[in-house]
Amino acid sequence: MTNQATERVYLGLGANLNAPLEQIRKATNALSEHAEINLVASSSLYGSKPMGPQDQPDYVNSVVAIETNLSPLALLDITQKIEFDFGRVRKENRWGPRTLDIDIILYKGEEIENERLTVPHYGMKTREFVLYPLDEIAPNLCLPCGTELNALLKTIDKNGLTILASS
Ligand code: ROI
Repeated sequence: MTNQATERVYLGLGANLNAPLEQIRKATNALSEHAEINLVASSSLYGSKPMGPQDQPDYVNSVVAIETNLSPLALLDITQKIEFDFGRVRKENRWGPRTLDIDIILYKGEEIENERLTVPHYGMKTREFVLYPLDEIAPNLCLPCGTELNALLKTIDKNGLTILASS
C-alpha cells in the first residue's frame, strides 16, 4: 500500500488557448515520457470558468499524480521546460490566458517555501478546478496543514465545472 499523501506529487494542469484539450493531453504525455517521472493517475479533463478576468476563453483543467525522486526545484525546472516547449510565454499579465500552465499542487505532503516555489500551491484551497479533479484521483486526501480535502470540497462551489473528456 502506498501512502498517497506522503509519496505522491500532484500537478495541476491548465490551458485556455490553442486547442487547450490537446495541450493538456500532450503535456500529460510529455510528463509520462520523462525518465524520472512515473505518472500514476490522471483526472478527467474539466471545463472551467476563468478565475480572474472574464474576457478570456474557458479553461481546460486536470490534475495528475506522479511518483518521482526529483527534488521540488528539479521538478519545477522540468514542468517549466514543458510549459515553454508548448509555446507558453511568460507575460506581465499574471491572470491572462495561457497555452499551458503546470503547477506543483502538492509534493509528498511537504510544505515548501522559497523564492521560486510555494507548496501547497497558494491558490489550491479555493480553486474548484483543482479540488474536484484532485478528489477524483486522491479521494480522502489530507493536506499538510491537516485540512481534509473532503472538508474543502464542501465549501467550494463547482462554478460550472464540467467533465469534458476522460484523460
Ligand atoms: N482559471 C481557470 N478556470 N483555470 C486555470 O487554470 C486558471 N489559471 C490561471 C488563472 C488566470 C488564475 N485563471 C484560471 O492562472
